Amino acid sequence: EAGITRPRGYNVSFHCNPDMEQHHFGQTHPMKPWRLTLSKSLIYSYGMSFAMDNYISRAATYEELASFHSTDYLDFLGTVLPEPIPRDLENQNPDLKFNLGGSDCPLFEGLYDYCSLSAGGALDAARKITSKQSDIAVAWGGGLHHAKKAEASGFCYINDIVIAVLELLRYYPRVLYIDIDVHHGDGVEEAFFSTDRVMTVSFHKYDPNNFFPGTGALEDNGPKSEHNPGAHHAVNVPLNDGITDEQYGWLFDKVIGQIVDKFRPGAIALQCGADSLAGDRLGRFNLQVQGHGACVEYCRKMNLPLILFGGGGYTPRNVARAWTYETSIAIGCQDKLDPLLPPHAPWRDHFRHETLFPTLEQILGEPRQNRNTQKRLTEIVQHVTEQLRFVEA
Ligand code: TV1
Ligand code: CA
Ligand code: ZN
Repeated sequence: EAGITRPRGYNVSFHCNPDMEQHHFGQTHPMKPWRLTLSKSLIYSYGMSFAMDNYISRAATYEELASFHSTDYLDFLGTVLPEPIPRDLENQNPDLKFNLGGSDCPLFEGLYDYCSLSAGGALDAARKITSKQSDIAVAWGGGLHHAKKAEASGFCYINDIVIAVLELLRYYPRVLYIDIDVHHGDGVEEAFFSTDRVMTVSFHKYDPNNFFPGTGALEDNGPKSEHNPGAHHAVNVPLNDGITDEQYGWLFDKVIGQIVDKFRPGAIALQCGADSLAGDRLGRFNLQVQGHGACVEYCRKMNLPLILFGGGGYTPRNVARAWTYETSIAIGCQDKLDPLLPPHAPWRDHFRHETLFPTLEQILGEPRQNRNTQKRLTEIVQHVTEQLRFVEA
């Protein structure tokens, strides 16, 4: 099938659950779980399922969710019922318990199932890695990096990444977390603020007053209290609008290269939020599928156990393109893909009104003006170099 074969002695596992994809945050809400269905059908249309181990992920148990989240929060999440919110109150600021029920984190039918399926996929991926059955495990339904121990935030209710990394930490002395979503990975950063066993790195649009969540300045590298082993183990790469593939790739190589040399992780967890692509409904960057995928390629070449998580991504056809390309990078068949999207697939209608012959790499959307200077990017690399002087592996 399209010449896509399973590489010998090298296993990729793919974790998803169609039940997760049926949920709705609300008509106008930017988070569309069906983008996962769209991504998966494109991945399958290219024949990639024959080159991976495919698993229907299970729902994480209450105990598994409680490895990170507070039981007060989980109990509330398990019992709240969606209440229709009067239109005129929707954007006001009601006293939200655990930040649930506002416009970013609405209560919807089946919310608890949606959350436990997302976390279940991430945990299954982590366990395939720790049992050495997979070299790369893919969980596009995960990557919900804003959720806190006892609080929902930014479309995220359960932090599947933290739960999966905690599992990795049972087997690996050090884990590197990398986050290429356009938003700051604040929930994961905070969860590991006081340990030197996880280094978190987030690349994001940074504008404290105008872009969510407003955290993640270059100088914020973990609480610098005297006895905090986690000090200096949070790396932040704050960026401006319009960053290009060339600049992003240059930064990624310089930043991640130094970190891997110094920190010597046993495994990598990569959050691949696709809202850093050009043309994203909420994003601000100019990344193309190639530039976004180059980060995955870079991590694969480190030859360390790797988990790929999803995350943001609000222009569903572009999300499907990026995660399809990145699945092919995990397998190592990216050079064998037809640049034209496979015809006659059930998803074809979604792409039809783009152009007559839609391609995998040509994404939708106008480029934005690039507001990142080389001078600033060099400063960022310099800061990371200095920060790493405090880190010992
Ligand atoms: C309902 C309907 C909710 C339309 C939310 C954009 C909507 C947004 C909506 C939206 C929207 C945000 C804030 C403001 C905090 C609020 C999965 C003070 C057109 C990982 C989360 C972004 C990103 C949250 C999640 C952000 C992820 N932006 N339309 N909401 N308040 N929230 O700014 O990192 O991608 O925008
Ligand atoms: Ca990020
Ligand atoms: Zn995001």
